[in-house]
Amino acid sequence: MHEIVASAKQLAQSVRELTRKHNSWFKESIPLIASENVMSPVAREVLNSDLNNRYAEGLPFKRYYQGNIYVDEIETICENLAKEVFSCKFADVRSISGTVSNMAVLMALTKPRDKMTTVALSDGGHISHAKIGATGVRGVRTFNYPFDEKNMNIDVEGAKRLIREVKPKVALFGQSVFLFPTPLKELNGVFEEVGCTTWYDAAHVLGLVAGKRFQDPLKEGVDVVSGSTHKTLPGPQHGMIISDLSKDGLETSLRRGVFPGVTSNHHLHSVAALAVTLAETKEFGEAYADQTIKDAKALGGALHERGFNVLCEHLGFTASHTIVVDVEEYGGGAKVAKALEKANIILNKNLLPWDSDPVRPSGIRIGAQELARLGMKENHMADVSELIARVVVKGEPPEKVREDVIEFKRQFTKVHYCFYEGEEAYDYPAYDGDIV
Ligand code: DSN
Repeated sequence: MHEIVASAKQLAQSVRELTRKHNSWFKESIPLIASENVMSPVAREVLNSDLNNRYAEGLPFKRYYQGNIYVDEIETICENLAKEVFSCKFADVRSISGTVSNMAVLMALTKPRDKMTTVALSDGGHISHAKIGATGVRGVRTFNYPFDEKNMNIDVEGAKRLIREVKPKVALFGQSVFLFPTPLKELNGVFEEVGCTTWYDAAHVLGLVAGKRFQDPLKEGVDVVSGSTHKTLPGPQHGMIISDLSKDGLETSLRRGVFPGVTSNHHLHSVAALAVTLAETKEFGEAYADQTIKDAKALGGALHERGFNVLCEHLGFTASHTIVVDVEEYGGGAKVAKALEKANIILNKNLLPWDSDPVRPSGIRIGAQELARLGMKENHMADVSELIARVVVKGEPPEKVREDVIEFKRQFTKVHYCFYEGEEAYDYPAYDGDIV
């Protein structure tokens, strides 16, 4: 038993102070995690509302609780916006995260012991696609596509062979290290040949798809698309599922997969914030996706010029928001990511396809979507890469570089590509004084 040394008031006050410290730290940091973003002022307003306190189950106008008069309207607007932004026939906006969306799709499309082809974790696949994650919880057996390490993409001929051999119930695509579009068109004939359903986890690239700057998996024939809604789509931590209902029964099974399959209440404040984000995407999504990809490519080039081994130089480094750097020569991903964190440069270590030790990744993953959201353009990527290089290549003390990071970041604390553009991204309402 631990001795309790602080009162409840002190503990609550500590949490407030730690949260404020976190907010200030991120305001003074360069955010490069490829799965994060900052929300718009209106999305934040509705997220922090009474909707957070309420319950709804089921679908709009067919609920199990009273009190949903306005919730039903909000959710209907959200679904309709999702269908419009992604030009599709079906959208379910109730899953409470990307992984929960994936669990719902697994419930809808598979049974325990079914076979599914997937991208391996070391090749950038997501943990929920793997045996150790949600897919394993469903009891689905996974088989990984051969991967083309040079081009950081699925090997088309190898994937055709695998799909013909395994005859999966479902072929799943989509990655957490997602540099280039998946070769769906090249594989389409094989899906038909073996009669599998196709599923694409677009969590990382959802905003780029919405902005029409990345492959549109539904238009390329995929049956179901899932995703989280807070990466390149800069919304709340939530999930969604879209489809053109290309197969009989899909609508019912997807709806049941979400509820009662893997959710009860579906976080109504997040649905409202997602609706606002989708409305802003309708208005600003193309310009935002455009700038995000330009920034990612420019950052790849600027890091390469400073001596970094940025993968896929021959392909322009990336066609998405993400670049990947092999930092083995500087001590590996963990060491580099920790040193950069001390300089207020926030990114993550990442396994590369050739890594044999899963706990010692040789790479780092960098996303440009939050930089673009904060107003950075291609010309600012030289500054960002120079700050990274000073820590990693030139070996300057991170604490010294941090002073320049803070100075640089002062220009970029406001949120763009949204209504009330130019509002502070990191300032949150707070009561004066301590808890009394
Ligand atoms: N694991 C997250 C990422 O950083 O890509 C996605 O859930």
